[in-house]
Amino acid sequence: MILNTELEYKGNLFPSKIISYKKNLDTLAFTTDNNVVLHVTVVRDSVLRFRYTTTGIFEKDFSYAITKYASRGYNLLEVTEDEDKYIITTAKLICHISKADTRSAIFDAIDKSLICEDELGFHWEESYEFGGDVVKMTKTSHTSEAYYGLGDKPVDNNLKGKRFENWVTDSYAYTKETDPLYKAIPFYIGLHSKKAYGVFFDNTFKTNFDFCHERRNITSFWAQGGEMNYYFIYGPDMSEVVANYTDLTGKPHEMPALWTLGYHQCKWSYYPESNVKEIAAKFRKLKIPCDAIYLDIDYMDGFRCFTWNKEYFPDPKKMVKELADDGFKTIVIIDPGIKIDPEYPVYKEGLENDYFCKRADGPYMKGKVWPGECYFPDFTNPEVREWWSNLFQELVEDIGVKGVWNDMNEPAVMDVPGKTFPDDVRHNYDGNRCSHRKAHNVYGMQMARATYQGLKKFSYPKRPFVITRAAYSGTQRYTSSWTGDNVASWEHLIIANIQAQRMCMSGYSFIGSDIGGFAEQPNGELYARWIQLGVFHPFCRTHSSGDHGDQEPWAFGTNVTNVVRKFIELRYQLLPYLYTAFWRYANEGVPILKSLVLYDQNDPQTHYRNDEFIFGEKILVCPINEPNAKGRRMYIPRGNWYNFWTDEVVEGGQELWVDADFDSMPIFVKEGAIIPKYPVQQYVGEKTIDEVVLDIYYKFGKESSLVFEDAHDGYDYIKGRYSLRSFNLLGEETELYIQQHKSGKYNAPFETFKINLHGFPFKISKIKIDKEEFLFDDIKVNSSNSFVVNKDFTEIQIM
Ligand code: MIG
Repeated sequence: MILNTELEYKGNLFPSKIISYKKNLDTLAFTTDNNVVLHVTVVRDSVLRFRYTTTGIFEKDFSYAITKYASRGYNLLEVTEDEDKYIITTAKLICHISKADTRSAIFDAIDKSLICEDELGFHWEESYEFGGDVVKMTKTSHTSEAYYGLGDKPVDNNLKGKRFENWVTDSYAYTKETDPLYKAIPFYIGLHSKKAYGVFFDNTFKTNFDFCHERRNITSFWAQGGEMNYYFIYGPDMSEVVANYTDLTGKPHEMPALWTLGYHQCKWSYYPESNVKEIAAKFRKLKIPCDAIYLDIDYMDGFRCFTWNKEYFPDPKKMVKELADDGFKTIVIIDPGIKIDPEYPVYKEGLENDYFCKRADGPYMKGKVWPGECYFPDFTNPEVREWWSNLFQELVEDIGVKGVWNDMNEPAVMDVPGKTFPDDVRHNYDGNRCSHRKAHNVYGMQMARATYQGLKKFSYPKRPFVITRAAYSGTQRYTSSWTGDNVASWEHLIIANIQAQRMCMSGYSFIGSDIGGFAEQPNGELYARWIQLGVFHPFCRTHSSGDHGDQEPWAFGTNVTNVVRKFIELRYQLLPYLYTAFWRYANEGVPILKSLVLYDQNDPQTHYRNDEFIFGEKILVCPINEPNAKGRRMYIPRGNWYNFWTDEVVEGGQELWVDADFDSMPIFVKEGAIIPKYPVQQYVGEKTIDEVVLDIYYKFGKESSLVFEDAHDGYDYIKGRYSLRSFNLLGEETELYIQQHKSGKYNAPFETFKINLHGFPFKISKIKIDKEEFLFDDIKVNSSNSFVVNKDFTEIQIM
């Protein structure tokens, strides 16, 4: 009899020497003496994929993360060899593959500098328990190297010195050290010698990353199964790395409807109907803009998805319509757990069609969540996703719900160790059958995807809106997200700020936190300071668990209400600016928020900054992180910046004290910027916008700005009915030129721009619009230097 014992444990195994090399179009295959095969695929000149098998046979090539829309193609691919190595050359990279052991070293093709090099490189341990391998990679780290990315990790921006795990987990009231959280985004960015590169480890098993934590100069990553399969993405600009990662894993499939960028109000839970309406009415009465109101789990009948509690909500369609008439979009929560109840149609259908997840030996995966004992749809089965998407028909088409909020989709299970499914649960994984070990990290993503498909189908011709808690790389294609169950504390305001920046850096820009904190209750000051931060996050929603008190903008007294209103109004004014930033994200993969290091990686001062960030392209923001503050010290990145409130110009590249009393916060505008603004509205579409403000900030030199507009919803923009205005500003000592170039077929309803000039160093005497001269008085330049022009001007010359 042969018994496997610990003696079978072979420890780390390594590839041996390469015995053959073959090139097949864009893929180079290297086979070693011990049957390891390495495929290096040239995805783009700056993107290489490394994929290893230890058995000579690769798995079917399948990824939930990589989008079919990813760009492919390179300008150059050359392979040569010398005695020790193969040398792969593209237009951007040179990659050495060592003949002795497959280790790689990657260099910048232009200046030949070393970017990233394997230490031990790929190695593995055989997994007796589950089969396959634990796959591992180690790379050497440069002395000054800094690391960023990795999704929702609640730690300082720079990850150096830390170790992390990716295993999506329901993490109620997490702290600054909690790991893992709700998301698995196995993508990091390395930065040294002014050059940035990224590594995306596309493996959905539990993965770990170690950034010089275990060993000082070593960065490593490993997974509990699957293949060593990673993409190396070169910059050298960090923004290029992020854009390329986002291109690979996908940009949002459509622009969000503009209202989704408005302010959202949520609580666990608003019910019954009269309460929901009271809250809505109070927003209008107090003139605090708001576009969306949420129904948390109590709207359902016994927490059964796709049902209503008729006692609380006797006529949901009527209520949703009345809310809509007042500008409120209704968003409802939908969880994955389906209550075991033979009378419940969704349960019956799921059972009849064999849509629920099963344990290894056949029983259904049974778990307790809000409805009690539940079964869980296997969202990794395309047929299940199709079924699920159709369940939204009534909610959306008939009742008029405008968005769906997917929660608990880690999946979270109550009262069990690990808080989720056991490892042996079986999944379809789009035909690549596997256990929960492999499907866990994508379960929530596939649920959100199925929800998105439903919303897209039934909202048409309007755009869908979904929000998810759990996510894997690529989920940004389908849905927005929030950072989960945070706490009403100053530390959590800091965490929310970093998490939003980190998510943006990780390709996932449509992100926000529960403003004010989910658990516990903020005081008015904390709430107001958090709103100040939250209006600069792409997704802007107050949410709280509710059992610690009220958390509406008026819950903390008039002073707080006034500050909150002021900042939500500012968000509504900045909607065209935010929408433009979103368009750049959806179109080019440019993150909506930019950490200072992403904004200016060549300034080493930015490498360790956490608080300051760039909102869109031109606005610098820094929240107040502590009570009783009258301002704070912050780092101003290089360049000249206008204080948003006073127009005072400060020179960057230094730390400064910035005043910011309770009703203010540090905001700066980059010189030369042209910032578009809408009038304040109580909700998107309340007013026809008949004039757009352009705030123009003088600069000596050149600067360009964009403004993207379309119908704010629908799909006409895809057919070219959008308007992209690009403004080129050129400032001289006594003159300033602004040229406008417009593309796209959309004609916005407004006719004029109101131009506000900021910081002009000369006295204006004459203005020429499209070469026609106006005397100062003709165009009614008022004392605050504003005047009105036709929106389609091609050139303004100010003298
Ligand atoms: O076990 O639906 O993160 O936003 O309000 C708690 C109730 C379940 C967790 C979510 C939170 C939501 C709450 N949910």
